[in-house]
Amino acid sequence: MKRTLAISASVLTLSTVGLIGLSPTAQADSRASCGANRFCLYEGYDFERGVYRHKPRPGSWYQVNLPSSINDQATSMVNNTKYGVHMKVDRDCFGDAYYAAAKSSDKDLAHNSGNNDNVNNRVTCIIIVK
Ligand SMILES: [Ca+2]
Ligand SMILES: [Ca+2]
Repeated sequence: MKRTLAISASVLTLSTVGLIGLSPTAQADSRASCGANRFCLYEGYDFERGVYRHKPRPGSWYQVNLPSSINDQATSMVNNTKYGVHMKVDRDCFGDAYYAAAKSSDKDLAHNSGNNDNVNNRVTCIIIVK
């Protein structure tokens, strides 16, 4: 009888966490789902939908125009690389920018503190900073 109660309590706890939304554990899972040493962009908030994964190339810094599948759609990002990544809103990396520090993530590119511009649904080009 006691065992049954304990199991029910843990199931209840799990569903409560699910309803609240993004827990620290869920955020850790999102970073894991991006993969080690990858920079990832997601179409939705909270690391959901349409992930684009980029593996840093060897050598010095470089820029990449995003493929049409994610161009102007990124709303959250995970940077699991050891490099900073500038996200720019125009082709060939012109325009407003958002700097993603190494080993960082942002579940909502529309609301940022600091000097970053609002780049939600606008990122077109990324610069891998080395
Ligand atoms: Ca989006
Ligand atoms: Ca753009």
